[in-house]
Amino acid sequence: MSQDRAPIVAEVDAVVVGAGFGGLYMVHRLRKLGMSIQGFDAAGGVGGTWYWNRYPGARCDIPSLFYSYTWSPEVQQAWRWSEKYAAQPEILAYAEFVAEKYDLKRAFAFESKVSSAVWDEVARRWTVTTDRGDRVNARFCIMATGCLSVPRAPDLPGQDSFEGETFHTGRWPHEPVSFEGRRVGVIGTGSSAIQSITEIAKTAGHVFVFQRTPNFSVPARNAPLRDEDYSAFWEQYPAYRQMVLEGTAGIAGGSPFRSLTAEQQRARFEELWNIGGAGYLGALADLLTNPVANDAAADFVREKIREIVKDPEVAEALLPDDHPIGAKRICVDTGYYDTFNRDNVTLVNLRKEPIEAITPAGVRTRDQEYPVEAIVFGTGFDAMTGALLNLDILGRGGFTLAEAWREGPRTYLGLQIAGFPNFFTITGPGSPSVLSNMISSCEQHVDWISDCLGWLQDNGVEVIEADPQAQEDWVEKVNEAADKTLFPRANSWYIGANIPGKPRVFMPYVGGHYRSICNQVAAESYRGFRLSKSRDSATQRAARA
Ligand code: N01
Repeated sequence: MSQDRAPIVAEVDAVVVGAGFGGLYMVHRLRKLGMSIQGFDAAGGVGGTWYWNRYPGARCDIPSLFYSYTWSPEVQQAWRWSEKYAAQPEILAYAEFVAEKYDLKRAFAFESKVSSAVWDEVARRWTVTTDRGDRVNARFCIMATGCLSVPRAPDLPGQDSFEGETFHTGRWPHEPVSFEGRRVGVIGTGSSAIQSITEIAKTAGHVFVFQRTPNFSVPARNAPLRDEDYSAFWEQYPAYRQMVLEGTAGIAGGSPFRSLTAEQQRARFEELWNIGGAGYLGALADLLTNPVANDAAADFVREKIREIVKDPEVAEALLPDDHPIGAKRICVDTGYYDTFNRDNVTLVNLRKEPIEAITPAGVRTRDQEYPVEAIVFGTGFDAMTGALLNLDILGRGGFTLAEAWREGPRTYLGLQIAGFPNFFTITGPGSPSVLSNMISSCEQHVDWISDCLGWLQDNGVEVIEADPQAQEDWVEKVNEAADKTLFPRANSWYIGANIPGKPRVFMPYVGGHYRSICNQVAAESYRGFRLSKSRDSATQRAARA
């Protein structure tokens, strides 16, 4: 995949890290401000998460028509999704289409992983370096590094001794992988594994699913998109766009649990189960805040699992029982539970027989060895903070981001971090991020940051930095919002529970009205941010010399 890179621009207004949906749009907006840009991405091309996650069955769990940029009417008119939930190749093609149309690729150096970003207090600029030896000075550093971009492989004894092939869903090879007739072990039962197991089982000789914790999954009910689907979408589009702008799109629209009779509750679950998709969590207005409502919604799914899976012992092992439904990211599948009715699929319940080691020939649990020729790790990511903490980021006074976030991520609005001037995070912790439509959230952050940078230019402000008190108040608000929900009751990656030693902090903001809060902050001349006026250019030149 190695490719020639365009020459690196050593002095720019902004460095953009990441060429996913956030980074691509960021470049477009910065260009409109007349800024010079150097972008970097460790990948060989654009697409971010969709560049890396090429595993069998990878597809979106938000309807494609909504998992689309809204900033370009031309793209909206020119692009046509083929399915309700687009598969990875189509989403990647979409990212490439947008990048070509707006000539965005040339802003990026690919296969170039940023290794450090260091703030120079005198020059008031960031120095960004990469693993290719690049060194760029920039006034702004914008991290579009994604929330699920650092894969996590478990550290199982004997892992290196395995003589077959190993894969991680989050770093899938670019060459076609065939499991035809092969014995495959899949470790994990999160969204990635659930999507890939269903697909791999169609051709594999045998699939062993190594499940530690059962997860809730609902059917996607994917289907081709027809002309009438598009017509209906365009009809409701103005209202949808308004909801996006107001930040109310995707907010649960159902009635509260207690306002419905038991029959009505059931009818509602059935209706949403039949429609398919993560919208199931919108069955009741209080599904994610009221444990009784949540139990009812969870019981309904457990009932469905018992109905679908023919072997009662397997069905029992698949029943999620340790977290409220939705408190871990709900999985959206295409025939996952039915896959366990196939003769070539075996569920290995790790609660009964934990994995002891990977052997040269397979996976050994406490009870037996499962010989496999390939192992697929669907073991997740160091979410939300991993990509940032993997770099050496040094802010004011040489203070590192790792020190600043020792007890968990702290941000102001998920956009900036006190002590890290002119440094922005797109969909960072402390914003709705992974609990929202990621494309819409990327767009909102990019719009907000671009408007902010334009405002700084117009007002002669050189440095913007989150005020520590404003940040503390925001962190408290994020925590208070989470505490009113059932989210903290699950050992999820939202809370860092999947990474040993990671501070247990609920990272996304779930308090609502986020966009209006951000807009209000901007309208009040960036309330909660410290602003430093430009020094005259001669002083700056002297400082840099
Ligand atoms: O990762 P996960 P993922 N031994 O962390 C298991 C997004 N996404 O890649 O729960 C055995 O959810 C672990 O078990 P446990 C989506 O937001 C979106 O699947 O820790 N098992 C769990 O079952 C999603 O939430 C789409 O006990 C081990 C699994 O690995 C996020 O990405 C598609 C283990 C990890 O599940 C992450 O999903 C795919 C061990 N040592 C992903 N270590 C869309 O549809 C870990 N596990 C858009």
